[in-house]
Amino acid sequence: MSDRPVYVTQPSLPPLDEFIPYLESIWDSKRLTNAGPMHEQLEQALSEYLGVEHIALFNNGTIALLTALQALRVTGEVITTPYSFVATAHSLLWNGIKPVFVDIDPHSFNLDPSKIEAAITPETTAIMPVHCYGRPCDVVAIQKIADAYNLNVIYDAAHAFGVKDSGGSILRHGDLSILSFHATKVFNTFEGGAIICPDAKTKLHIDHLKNFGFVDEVTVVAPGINGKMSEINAAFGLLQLKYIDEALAKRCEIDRIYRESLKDVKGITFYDGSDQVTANYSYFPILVEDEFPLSRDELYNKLKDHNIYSRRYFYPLISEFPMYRGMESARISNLSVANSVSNKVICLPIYPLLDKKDMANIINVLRNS
Ligand code: T4K
Repeated sequence: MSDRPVYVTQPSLPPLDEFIPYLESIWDSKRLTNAGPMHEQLEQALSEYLGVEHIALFNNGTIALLTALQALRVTGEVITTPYSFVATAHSLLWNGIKPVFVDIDPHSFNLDPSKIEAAITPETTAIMPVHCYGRPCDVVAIQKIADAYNLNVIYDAAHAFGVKDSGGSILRHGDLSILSFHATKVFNTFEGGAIICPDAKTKLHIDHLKNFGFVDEVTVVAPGINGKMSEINAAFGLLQLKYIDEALAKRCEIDRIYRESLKDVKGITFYDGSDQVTANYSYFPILVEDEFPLSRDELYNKLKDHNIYSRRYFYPLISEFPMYRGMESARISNLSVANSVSNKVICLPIYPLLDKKDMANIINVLRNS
């Protein structure tokens, strides 16, 4: 039994005293927001760290998703996954776009490319896949379909900070990729997000869109939104970047211990990670199969009894929520893999400061059920 609650995640925070000089600088300059110096420095630092050329910062990942769809003028229908956080599909509905759900691949839990073509209609304009848990989508197969049908691809890469494939950052794929820097993410700025853009022209357009559409004092070129990241969040991000490699290394070690300790537990399965070049260990999802002595929910509740608050990301499926469940593509028979995974999944706590003792408790509950 853990002596205090252990949550699925805990935000990484740098030493508080190291943040004071950043605050002093903001207090001196009186520059609080609207592309101030911290914002510009963080864009530069992140593009170097992530290995991408053009990045536009946002106040959160959801506004970044909404803006990305506006930037590409996406309309009609968009093919997406039901196995994600609701923000993915909500960003479509908020733009007046109809989400069309397609089932996921049983190995990666990402959109299954072999099922995309059957869902394309004359109204389809784009695909919005998610690199779920930071596992890379089959970007080559998705791009092939997008090229054949002249569709945009917008990756919801909220979980994929720092993830790389053999060619570099996973964020370079598709027309745009969106990151989240929410408190629960691998890299956080309290709240925050970003759009990775392919070129300077697209970034400039997105910079206008996130600032109400203003180009200069008297010119508004589009019905934009307020998506700007404040100086305080940007400053925090600059400090966070100093500790990100350390945080990722600790996550990697926790991931290794879970794998090692759970590999022979009958009825518990997990992704082997073999197709990942550089992972970020953002989540540790397990599937509770029929052979396990407890049902998924019994295990979830048993963990709670031990003060361990795991999460069932992503249960229910997005397609089960009231605003989606009446849709033709939301039928369970259309989403059998997603439905099965969603009914078996538990995400175990993983974060840099996860205590060794708490980890041993979690493993004990799983091994002795
Ligand atoms: N696309 C995808 C694929 C996403 O996963 C997300 C967000 C988005 C888009 C949208 O990005 P943002 O607009 O959020 O930037 C959490 C997060 O709120 C959400 O950002 C995230 N995905 C989602 C997967 O998880 P909840 O409702 O589970 O959060 P909450 O508050 O229950 O937090 C989970 C645990 O974390 C808590 O039990 C305790 C711990 N925690 C949380 C917060 C907020 C802390 O220790 N400190 C904190 O400040 O959604």
